[in-house]
Amino acid sequence: MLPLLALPAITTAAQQRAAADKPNVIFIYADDIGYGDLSCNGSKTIHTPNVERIASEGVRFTNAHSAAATSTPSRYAMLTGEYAWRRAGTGIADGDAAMIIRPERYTMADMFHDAGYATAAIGKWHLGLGDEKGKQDWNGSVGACPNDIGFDYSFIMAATGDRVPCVFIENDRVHNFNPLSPIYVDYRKNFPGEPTGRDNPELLVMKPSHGHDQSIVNGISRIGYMKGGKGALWDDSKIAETLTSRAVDFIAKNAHKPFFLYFATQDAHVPRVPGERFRGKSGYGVRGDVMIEFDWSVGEILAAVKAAGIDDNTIIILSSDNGPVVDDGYADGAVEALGDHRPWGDFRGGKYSAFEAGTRVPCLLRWNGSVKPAVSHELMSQLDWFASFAALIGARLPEGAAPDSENFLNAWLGADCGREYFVGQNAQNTLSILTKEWKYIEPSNRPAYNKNVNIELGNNKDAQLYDMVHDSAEQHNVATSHPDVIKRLAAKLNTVKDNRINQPLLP
Ligand code: NG6
Ligand code: CA
Repeated sequence: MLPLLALPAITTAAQQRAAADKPNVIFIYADDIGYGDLSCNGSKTIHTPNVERIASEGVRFTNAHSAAATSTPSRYAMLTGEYAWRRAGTGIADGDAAMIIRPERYTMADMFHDAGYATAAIGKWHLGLGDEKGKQDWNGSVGACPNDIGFDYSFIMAATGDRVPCVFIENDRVHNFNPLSPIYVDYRKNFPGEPTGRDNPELLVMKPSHGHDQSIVNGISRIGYMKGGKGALWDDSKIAETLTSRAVDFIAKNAHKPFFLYFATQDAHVPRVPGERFRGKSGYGVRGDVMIEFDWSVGEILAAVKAAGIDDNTIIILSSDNGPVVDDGYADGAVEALGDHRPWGDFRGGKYSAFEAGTRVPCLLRWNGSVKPAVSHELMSQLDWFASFAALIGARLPEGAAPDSENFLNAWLGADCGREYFVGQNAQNTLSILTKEWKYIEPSNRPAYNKNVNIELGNNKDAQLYDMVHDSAEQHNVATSHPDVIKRLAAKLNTVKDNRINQPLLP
């Protein structure tokens, strides 16, 4: 194996210390939480003090992006260091999808594992399980799972809260499985005699607004069909509590050795069912309440790190998999309760969109004692966590690993040296290229607007160009007056399409 990612020639004190001490790394990865949702980014509506504490003690990034505007491709890109649009089958995954990142693939979890870290994935997975779609044995071993791509321990939701199976999976098996109530999952047809949201709306406690009318679990109809699972089904109001306590346990048990924890919350994805103590607490409906719940989870993680005495040796990154959405398929009152809260901040679009709110997400990094509090306006991408953390811990990656991930460690630690450009991907796979000055969105014949979720998708049959210095809200398409800029950015985008920056990583 070649030493593909050596430490940069100029190392900071923090890097030197990291190589010696191996700091713990915790990702707190939110679901659908937008730039404007958190009070640390200026929102005066919903108060999230624990998140604010991370922001005030660490680096707050104002121009950091998830790799895509939906979950599966963002997570795929983050864990593999490869743009998801390079690979077919990386769109929003069903709960019975086969594992998208194949076991032979070298992931960020493998990297931490090989560097002697204890590794865990806790929370939303959404990257498939097993070897073949629909062929998982939910009553035995599901087959390929996070443990096959570098996680020593996993406690996950297979896909999303709104997709079956509605059970937690611990390593390769359903948690709390009861052999008297075997579990069956199908995404094509219902099981005879089982109620659905479409046929039995009288059984629902929360009605769908669009889609989400298949199997009913806990009075909520979902995407996909499932049967059985008595004793193993999750309680929607306790998902945050369950996942957070698993994460806290993992921190406490592994405090004496280096660890990497990928803690992916279900908040604020639909269905939004806040725990009892958070209900009605935000003043902004259930979506606000699950934001408060998210903040509570963050506080528990901070407390666990402190209690374990590893505050100064633990890097915490907090971010989100894509931008915000208010009505994502359930009539849960979120739209009516939104009031003056602006989940997307000052940006256009939202989840699913090629406009900024699709991928410009909250992003914070705290490393007590090593990284000074700061606000960074650098252009950053979650795609780079892989190569940047490899540099931090002095990991050597196998050839071809993390092909699109670049080492921006110094920028992650607060220096003014972020990306020159970033390629974004919306839900229809329309690509855009963003620099600090400009954003070019490729022409696309896909719909401009999704009326169900009330979000502009950023697709347009004409090329779009926005001046990000004077018009970061993307109100004025200046494509026709800047053909030279379009030409340059389109050429750059084509180069990225053709090349993976790290191939070959070294001559
Ligand atoms: C969409 C779902 C939406 C959500 C999304 C995935 C419908 C109509 N909408 O297809 O509710 O589940 O997929 O969200 O089914 S994500 O954050 O995991 O990407
Ligand atoms: Ca999401």
